Amino acid sequence: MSPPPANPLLKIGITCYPSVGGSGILASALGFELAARGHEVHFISYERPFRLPANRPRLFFHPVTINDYGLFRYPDYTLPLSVKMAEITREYGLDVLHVHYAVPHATAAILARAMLPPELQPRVVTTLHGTDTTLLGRDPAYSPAIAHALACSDAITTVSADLRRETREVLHCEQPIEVIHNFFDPRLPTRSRAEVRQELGLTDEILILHTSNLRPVKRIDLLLATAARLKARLNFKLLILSGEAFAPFAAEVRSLGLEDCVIVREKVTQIEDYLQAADLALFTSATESFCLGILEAMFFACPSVASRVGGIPEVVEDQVTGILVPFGDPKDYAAAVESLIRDPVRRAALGQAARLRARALFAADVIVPRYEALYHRVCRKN
Ligand code: GMT
Repeated sequence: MSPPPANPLLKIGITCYPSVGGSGILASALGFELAARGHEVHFISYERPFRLPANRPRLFFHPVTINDYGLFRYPDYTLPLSVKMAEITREYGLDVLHVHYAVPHATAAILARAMLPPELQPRVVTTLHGTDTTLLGRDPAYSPAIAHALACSDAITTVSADLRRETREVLHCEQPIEVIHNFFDPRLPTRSRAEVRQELGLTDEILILHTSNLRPVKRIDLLLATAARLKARLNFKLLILSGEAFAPFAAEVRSLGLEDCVIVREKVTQIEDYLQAADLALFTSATESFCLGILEAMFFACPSVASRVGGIPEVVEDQVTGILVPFGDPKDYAAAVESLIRDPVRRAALGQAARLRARALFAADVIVPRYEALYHRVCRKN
C-alpha cells in the first residue's frame, strides 16, 4: 500500500467580514484560489462575501443566522457563528478553520473547536489584518479576549512585518507569528481603457485613483485637501472607488470646490476596469497594515503616492515603485502627486517597476502556497 500523500487536499473553513474591506477581499480571493487548487473551501459568515464568485466547484457558503431575541439589548453574533463553525466542521470534516480579523472570529473558532470531540477538532489559523491589533488590541474591553484567542490558535499570521511587530508590542503575543503578505490576482478588464475613461467623462485629464472603505483611518479629509491644493494648477480628476456610501463626504467636496474634480463609484465589483484607466493612486491613511488598494493599482502599472506608515513601506519601494511621504500634511502629498503628473516618463518607470514588484512578490502563485504550507504544517502537529 502506498503511503498517504505528504500534502493532501484539505477541507478548509474560512470566516471573514463579508462587507467591502481589505480583509474580506483577501479572504475571498484566498478561498477562491484554494478551491481552484483542489481544496474544499467553506465560507461561514453572516452574508456571502462581496467578491466571492458564485457557482464554483468546491467553494461553499454557509450563512450564520442571527436571532434578535427581545431580551438582548445588543444582538449577539459570536455564539451563533461558533455554533455554525462547529456544525460545518462536524458535517464536512473540516481540517482547518482559518479566521480573518480576530474579533470576534478567532474567539468564535476557539469556542467552536472546544464544542467538538477531540477527533473532530479542526486546527485554528488566525490572520490579523490591521485594526484588530492596532485599534481593538489597545482597547481594554477587547485585548484580553484577542490575546486569549491568539494564544489558543494553532497558527497566527499577519499581513505585514510591521503588523507582527505591533501585535507583539500591543498584545504581548509570544507565539510564533508568520508574515504572509497580501496578494492580488487581477482578472481581465471587461472594457477597454478608452471605454472606461469615456464613461468617466475624461478627455486628456490625469486620472488619480483612490480605493477604500472610507473609514476614519483612511483620512478622506486629507485626500480631498490634497486634491484642492492641486486643482488650481493641474488638469486631473480624482476617482474614488468607495466600499461604503460617499454621501457623508459630499459637503466637504462642495466646500472645497471639488464638484467638477471628484468622481465617485460605490461598491464596484469590476475593479480592474477602473484600475487600468488610472494614471496614479493616492492614499493618505493614518495607519495601514498593508493597503491592498496600493497593490491592486501596482498590478496595472499604476504607481501610488502614500503615507509612510505601518506596512506600506513593505509594499511600496519609495522612489522606485511609488512615492512615500510623511503622514499628515496635504502639501507633501500634493508635491509628490504633482511631481508625477509633470513627469510622465518617471511616472511610467515607477509604474512598470510597481507591476514587476507586484508580480514577483505579491501574486497568488507566490502567496497562496505559503498558506497551503502553513495548513499542512498545523495539520501534521499532534
Ligand atoms: O483592519 C482594518 O481596518 C480592516 C481591514 C479591512 O477589512 O479592510 O483592513 C486591513 O486589512 C487589509 C487587508 O489585509 C489591509 O490591506 C489594510 O491595510 C488593513 N487596514 C488597516 O490596517 C487600517
